[in-house]
Amino acid sequence: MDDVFVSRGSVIRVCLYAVIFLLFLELSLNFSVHRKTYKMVSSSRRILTTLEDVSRFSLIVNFSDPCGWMQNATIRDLQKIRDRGCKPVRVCSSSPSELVGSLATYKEAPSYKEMIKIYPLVRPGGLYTPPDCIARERVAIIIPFRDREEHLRILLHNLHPMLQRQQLHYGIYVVEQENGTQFNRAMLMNIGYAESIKLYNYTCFVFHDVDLIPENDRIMYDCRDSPRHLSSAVDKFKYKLPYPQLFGGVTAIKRAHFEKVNGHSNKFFGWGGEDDDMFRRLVNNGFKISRYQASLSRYKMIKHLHDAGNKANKRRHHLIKTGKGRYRRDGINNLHYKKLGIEYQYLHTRILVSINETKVMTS
Ligand code: BGN
Repeated sequence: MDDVFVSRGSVIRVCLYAVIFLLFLELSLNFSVHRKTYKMVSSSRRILTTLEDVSRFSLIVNFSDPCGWMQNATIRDLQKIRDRGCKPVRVCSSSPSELVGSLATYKEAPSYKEMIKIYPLVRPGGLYTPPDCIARERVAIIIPFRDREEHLRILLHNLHPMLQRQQLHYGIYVVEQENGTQFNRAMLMNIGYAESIKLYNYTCFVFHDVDLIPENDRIMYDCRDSPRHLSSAVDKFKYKLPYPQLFGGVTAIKRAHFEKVNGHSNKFFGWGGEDDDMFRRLVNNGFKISRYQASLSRYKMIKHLHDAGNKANKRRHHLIKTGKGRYRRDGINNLHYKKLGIEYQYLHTRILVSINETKVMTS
């Protein structure tokens, strides 16, 4: 009897050691996954620079939530997750009851460190998944950017609460052009498309100027059957559409539609014309551009001084005229840039790129 009792005891002890070992293995594996996913590019001005920073942040958000964010999850994947006992059971509404309509916009914003407390459900990199429904689309918000840090913080402070009320599954990608060359807004948007789909299987793109603040949360940041010009009533233009072909500011396009027209042109360096060229690409490919009514689609433009890196483009009239013959070889299928870094910062993913104007204009 005694003998049997002793060997049972050692079996239990071995089992205990095995459980402890497995737990340890699981923890270290988890750690290395986080380490790989949230690898940072080091630089003095980074916000999340060290792994310590990231893991401290990960205490606030739950990375390993099996019901939440998944790389390349389709609606069917999410339904499988639901079948495993997780919560999100219904498809998110296309006009959720949380929407309030017209908004009192924020003209200032707290620091990023304060904002992550205000928006605890946003994951590093500016990613969000609705906690209690399955989103109909996966939206990448692409913001072409240079030297407007304060505007960006204000925009993020306005966008995150609105996008969460809209129950969107989204990520915010800020594509920053290195100093030295003229700003190329359209090419930065193409790069945002190309880089964001490497990270996640997005189905919808919202291209967004950094200085435009939506005044109504019923301006849905999703994609419908036709490409949509969202910022049709801007305070700077007295809330009137300056001309019917305007396609600048904020636009929403399904991935398939964007790809059909080969994205934006890469050839517009400096201010103006790239949006008019995109309008023509879409219309020439048989798309009708849609807009919300002007009383809804209202935006405030943050005031700023003239930017020396974004001078009016003298070639823009010629480029627009010749665009039709060029669009098949000038766009996302012919995109040459150097990626200098990618950072999963608080409330957004930052992609720093270098563009060589001579190379782009001759390719
Ligand atoms: C237009 C610009 C657009 C700009 C709007 C609003 C041009 C091309 C001229 C043929 N278009 O004049 O790029 O979005 O103003 O500012 O300059």
